[in-house]
Amino acid sequence: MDRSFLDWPFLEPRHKELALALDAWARAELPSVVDQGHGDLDATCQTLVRALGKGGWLRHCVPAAFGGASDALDVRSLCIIRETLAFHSGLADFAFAMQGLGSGAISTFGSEVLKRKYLPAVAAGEKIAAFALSEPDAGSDAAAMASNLETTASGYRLSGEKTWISNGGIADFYCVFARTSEGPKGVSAVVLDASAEGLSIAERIDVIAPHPLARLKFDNCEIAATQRIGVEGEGFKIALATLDIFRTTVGAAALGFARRALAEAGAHALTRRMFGATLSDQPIAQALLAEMALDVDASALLIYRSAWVKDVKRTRVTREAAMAKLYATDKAQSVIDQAVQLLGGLGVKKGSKVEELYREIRALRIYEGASEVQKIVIARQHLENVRNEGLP
Ligand code: COS
Repeated sequence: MDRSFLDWPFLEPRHKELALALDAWARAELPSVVDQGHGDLDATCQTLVRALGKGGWLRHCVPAAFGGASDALDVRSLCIIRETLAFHSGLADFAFAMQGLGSGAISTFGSEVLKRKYLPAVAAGEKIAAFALSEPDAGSDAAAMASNLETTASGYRLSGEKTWISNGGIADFYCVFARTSEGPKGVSAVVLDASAEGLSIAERIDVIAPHPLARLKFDNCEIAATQRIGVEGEGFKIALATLDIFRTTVGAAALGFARRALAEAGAHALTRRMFGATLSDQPIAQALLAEMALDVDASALLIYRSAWVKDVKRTRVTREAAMAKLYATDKAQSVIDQAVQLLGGLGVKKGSKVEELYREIRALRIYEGASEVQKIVIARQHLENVRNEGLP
């Protein structure tokens, strides 16, 4: 794997150390955890979360005061970790990412009580987290959600449905976004424990690259007022601000997949003989490898630019994150497709690494804001700049 990006000015020496240490850990630990899963997806994910906690990697998902690695979430570290894990195992990346996304709203907007109750256990890999935003009739248009939080004497009563919920069925708690009143300012965020009465798994959803995914049903779940995250009515902003942190990391996971595909394609090209030479000697294969390498580096630049702006400038990165996610996931899809093409039959053989990557990448262009949503976000920002600046 080309590690020259670790010396880019966006990153600090600690990021390089993190990448090298995690890579060594992943090579030593992941094969046994993933292979010994014997196809039991839930058990493998639970083992992965525990292993990532024991390894100290989940500390990067929460702030230092609650068992974390740095004062605020360091997006560059999250990206380095996702990229490295994705290079080795899509499921390990998934297990890591959902601990971060599932607890991110608590880390950034939660009360001391909530932070103390959930974050140390997330960092240790003792509690599994989940983020519950999408609904059957509110996906890209997340503000159209209908789940309801009725006010009670002691807090709220939750009813409705959420779908496409990663870790659905194995999570210990869900950060749920639902309506306390009508309109865009009527969404609030709460933490619902998996043991809550009235919460059920309505459906387990199978997808092409399997990971635990479910549709949840809430049937009058009682929630204490202390379980609310942030201010009532600011739930939609909390959701978007959480996505602002994690969207860049989705790009980083795609980058890890793309790097692996490029590495697999390069190794194959150097050894596969045809027409009296190796595949790597054929100009047509060189052109493909060159395009793939270019896409990988351009994605990395957008990802670490976005992560750097968030960490160092501490501003909103809605536009930068949208660009990073859109570009890196779309390009990773084409890099992996080109790797499949270079490997020929081996590329589509069930069980081969690039065949796995081909299935793993697809959902990343959909979840946490589909490519089309990222285009809306980028265009809006551009038009706003033009409006503010007037004619050139
Ligand atoms: N931090 C703080 N506030 C933010 C924010 C951020 N990062 N991003 C947006 N906001 C605020 C906005 O400023 C706005 O506040 P005001 O109304 O006070 O101005 C509010 O949140 C709503 O933002 P916006 O007007 O952009 O909301 P829209 O309903 O127009 O958003 C899109 C439309 C499509 C961008 C949004 O619905 C979206 O991101 N959808 C995809 C959802 C998604 O990712 N689903 C997958 C779930 S995880 S698998």
